[in-house]
Amino acid sequence: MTVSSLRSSPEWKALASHWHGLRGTTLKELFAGDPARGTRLVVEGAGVYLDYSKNLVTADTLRLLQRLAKARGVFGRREAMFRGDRVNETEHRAVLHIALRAPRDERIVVDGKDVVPEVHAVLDRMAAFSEKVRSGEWRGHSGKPIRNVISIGIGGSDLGPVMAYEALKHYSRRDMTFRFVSNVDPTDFVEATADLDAAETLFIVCSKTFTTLETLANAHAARDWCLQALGGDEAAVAKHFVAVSTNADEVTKFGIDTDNMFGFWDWVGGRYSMDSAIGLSTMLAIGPAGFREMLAGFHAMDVHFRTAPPEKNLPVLMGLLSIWYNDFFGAQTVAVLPYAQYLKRFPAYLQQLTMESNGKHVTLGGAPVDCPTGPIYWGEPGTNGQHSFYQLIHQGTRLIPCDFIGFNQPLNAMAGQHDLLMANLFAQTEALAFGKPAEQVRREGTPQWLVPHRVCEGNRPTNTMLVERLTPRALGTLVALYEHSVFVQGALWHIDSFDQWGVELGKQLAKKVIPELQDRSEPSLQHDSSTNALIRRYRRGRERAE
Ligand code: G6Q
Repeated sequence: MTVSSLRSSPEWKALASHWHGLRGTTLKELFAGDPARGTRLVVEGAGVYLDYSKNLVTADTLRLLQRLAKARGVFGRREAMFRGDRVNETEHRAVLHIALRAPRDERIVVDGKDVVPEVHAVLDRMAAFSEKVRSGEWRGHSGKPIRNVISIGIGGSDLGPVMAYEALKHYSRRDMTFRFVSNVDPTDFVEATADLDAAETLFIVCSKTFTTLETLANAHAARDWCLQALGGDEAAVAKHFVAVSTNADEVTKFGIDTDNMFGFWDWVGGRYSMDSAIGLSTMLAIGPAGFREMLAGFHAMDVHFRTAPPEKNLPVLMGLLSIWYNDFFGAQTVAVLPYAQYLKRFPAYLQQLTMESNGKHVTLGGAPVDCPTGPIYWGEPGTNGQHSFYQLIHQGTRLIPCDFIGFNQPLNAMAGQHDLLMANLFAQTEALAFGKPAEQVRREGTPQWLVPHRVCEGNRPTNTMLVERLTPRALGTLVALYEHSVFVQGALWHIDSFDQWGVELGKQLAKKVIPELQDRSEPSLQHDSSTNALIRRYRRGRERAE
């Protein structure tokens, strides 16, 4: 692909001059000028209703953004991804998370081989295993059924499973305990296992590479914990450990029989893997039928992304709006605000998906990017966030575009209380858009000196996503929506959204320092003076405790 400078393209320049012309235009004016705006700037796909009318855009903005996407080859690249081309160029890999949720009768060919039958073979094995565990047929070493599942993994092998378990708790087996261990801090493992009986506990060791320091350390700790409690018989490992990985050799070395391994493929990126075997804990919690329902939701959004016209395409629109604020308004962050307690880990999950994917400083061709990439994603469920950081969104000096996510139907009784929740969502987006002008503050009898403090300027852009109900299917559609929105942004910037060399660096760095902390004799340190001093101080402090 030939890569031209983004900023010097005529499509970019047209948008830049349009942005200048639009400065000062308020959402209030845009709504006043078009009474149908709130029903016109909406789009529905795969069960997600997106109202993007409260964005600082006109018909021209949208047309120019679409023109930029076209000129940058976004749609061709979308086809290349779906076709199985090696769009992850720096790792020379296809990017086919869409194959993980393809129906059985679809064909997706990688290196001359249709991968869909393999995907379904793994899903079928996962389903058979899950049924055995859930029914009590699968017994631990001492003959007890499994009541506790601990998934060990980190990053892409953890954040998805944790998020999905929390999001779908309503559908999960309440007589089973699900926990997740990721941090190499021993506290994580100790607290997760403190009150559990090893005889009833199954560990799922999730690691694409099966070489990740944190996961292997925790997996070894789990093995020791288990064997110690079960009398030291190595045969117990087969009953209490399964692995999810692409690396059969390392799994075998660890001592897990490959019969108890669920595989996936190098064309699934870690942060795009929650719907692969990495989601085994999700399937154990909600059952195979629920898991397949979630996959159907992912697939519905894939079809929408691939086939809906660009101007009615949710991921295309969300991706372009994100570019609009990030690159033209200079907004550095996006807040994701789900009005659903079950989605409490959704912003954390999206942080990895968005920031690891699009936190890149060079183009596919290796040239420095000439505009800001990857905005910072963050957020908390509403209404809690309203009582803390929303203040800055309403009255601070930074522009923070927000994604609000709400559901029409509650999952738990107390429907009246769900109305309170949703009333807050609607009120927040209205207040962010239209604010509270000085005249209104004065009319309320506020003394003049206090008026400026109470004024809310408004003009803060928001997307609102409304979904019928938080089901496994709905979760799949929402995750796929963000996956593809990330894709659109990365494709437009001409960056590789599927590598993570910064994370790889982190994986190597500590390896050098570990022996320097653990050697009994004083090591000769060759770092900078700060790092050398910190290591020496740590060694001395630790010795005092010994
Ligand atoms: C995800 C990243 C990273 C990865 C973890 C765990 O896209 O590559 O978060 O998932 O480092 O890697 P393993 O699954 O290989 O243990």
